[in-house]
Amino acid sequence: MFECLHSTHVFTSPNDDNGYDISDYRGIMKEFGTMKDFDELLKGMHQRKIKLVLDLVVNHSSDEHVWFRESRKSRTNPYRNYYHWWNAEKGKPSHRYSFFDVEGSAWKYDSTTDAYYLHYFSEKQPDLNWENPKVRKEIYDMMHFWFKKGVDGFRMDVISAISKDTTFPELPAKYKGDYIAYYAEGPYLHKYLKEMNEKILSKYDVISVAEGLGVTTETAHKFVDQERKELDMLYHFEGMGLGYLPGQFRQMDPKGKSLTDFKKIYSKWDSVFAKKGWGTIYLGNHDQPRMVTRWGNDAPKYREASSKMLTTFLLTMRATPYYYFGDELGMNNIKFDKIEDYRDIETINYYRKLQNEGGDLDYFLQGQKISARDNGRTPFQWDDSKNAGFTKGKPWLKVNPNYKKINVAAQEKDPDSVLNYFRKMVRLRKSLPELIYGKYELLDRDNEKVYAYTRALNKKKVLVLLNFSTSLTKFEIPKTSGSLNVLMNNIASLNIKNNIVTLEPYQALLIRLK
Ligand code: TEU
Repeated sequence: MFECLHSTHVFTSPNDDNGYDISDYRGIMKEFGTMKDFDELLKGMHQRKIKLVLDLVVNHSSDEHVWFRESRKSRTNPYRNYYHWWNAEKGKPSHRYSFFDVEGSAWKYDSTTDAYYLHYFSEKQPDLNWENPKVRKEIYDMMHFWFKKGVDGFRMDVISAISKDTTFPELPAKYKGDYIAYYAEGPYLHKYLKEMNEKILSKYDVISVAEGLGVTTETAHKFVDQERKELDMLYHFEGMGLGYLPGQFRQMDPKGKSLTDFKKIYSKWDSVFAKKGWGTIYLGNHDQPRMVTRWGNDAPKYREASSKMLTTFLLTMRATPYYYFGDELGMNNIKFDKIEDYRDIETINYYRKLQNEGGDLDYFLQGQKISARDNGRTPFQWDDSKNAGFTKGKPWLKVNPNYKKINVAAQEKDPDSVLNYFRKMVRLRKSLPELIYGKYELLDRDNEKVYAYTRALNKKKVLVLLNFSTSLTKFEIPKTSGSLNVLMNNIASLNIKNNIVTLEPYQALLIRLK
């Protein structure tokens, strides 16, 4: 059985957005090394039975990519139509929301040709014109290049936004101002995904997973149903917004987040793929804060137990788990105090936007301590040497000062460490098909402290109990034939009397029922 590793992008990039602005799709970013290094990495991974999935960032390129440098030279340049241009004499184009633009506008005026170009993300990330068959051919040829090298698949960056209505009408009223939903329903999106499958993906033994920005339970099957011959999997964003104040940028609701809402979202998405298709599950990635800070509790007395509890959740759901580097150590948010410490364009540009508007900068920075993307991007903590053993150079982001305690070297030798618990859970999931393919059934849905569910397959049934709270919590275990068989417990103590278990704060238990 192959493990799968998804590396975020390694392509040549001026790094305006952490590499998600690619200037050469067949080049390796110099900060990471050379193509020879990449080939050696891929060979070594395959020798260790690990597959490598790269990031396909083709909704947009960098503005330093030769395609765009040519495209902006003149209105008749052969690459002009590789991007979306709106000639200024037609007046201002209809508003389009930009995720990173300080003014929030996705149109940038370019005096060279007296025209505007479209950029859903930063102005250094112009959107590629997928309506142009030459652009699609360029991208498919580039995918061939990497698949011929032996790369095992692509995670596809905001692939849901690649198709645009190039008449650029006002946002249709039915979207009620929700640009993300509109961006995810471009007119020819699924025609292009089918074409990509037919011309590329179907030719190789590879996986394809969509970053499903704006994808809903209603539209998900269009991407992944096998008979549609588009993609293998997608990940949705519905859980990621939980607990944020509506209309505010990544500001946590002081009332906290509701576990019943959390359970509702993940149970709903389990049911989306209950009969066909296959889902994914994640709680962290390079666009999210650290899992244990966001969904667990990173206070010293709870960090390890809650990190293990969240690992138990991810590895016992009926979906492919996407597990983010560092979460297996229980790495938590670094919580910068100063804007100067941030490197992420999303945080920096939003801060500048607020500055221009005279907004509350302290309130914003407080919020970013919990929700900023840079919290999930601090260097990996290998050991307690300088820079946590990550580099002898100067890391791009400060290392979390708690690396002296939280690091691989310390956790390798501790059988009860977060790392070794992660390994035990991976082995257990692999050994019990009911944890992978078993029917998922939510129990006690209104319980605001415990997330309880069963996984059942071929007369085998396992109960999963996850205490998401800081309090001792009783839970009645369904009657079983014979004595209770506890398969996994993330803490040392266990208190079960007559089928009533008293769960410690953040305790996670797997109990065989059949
Ligand atoms: O992310 C798209 C995306 O949805 C995030 O930008 C998210 O919307 C944003 O963080 C909202 O707060 C992908 C990549 O994962 C991200 O790293 C890139 O910045 C972005 O696309 C542009 O390539």
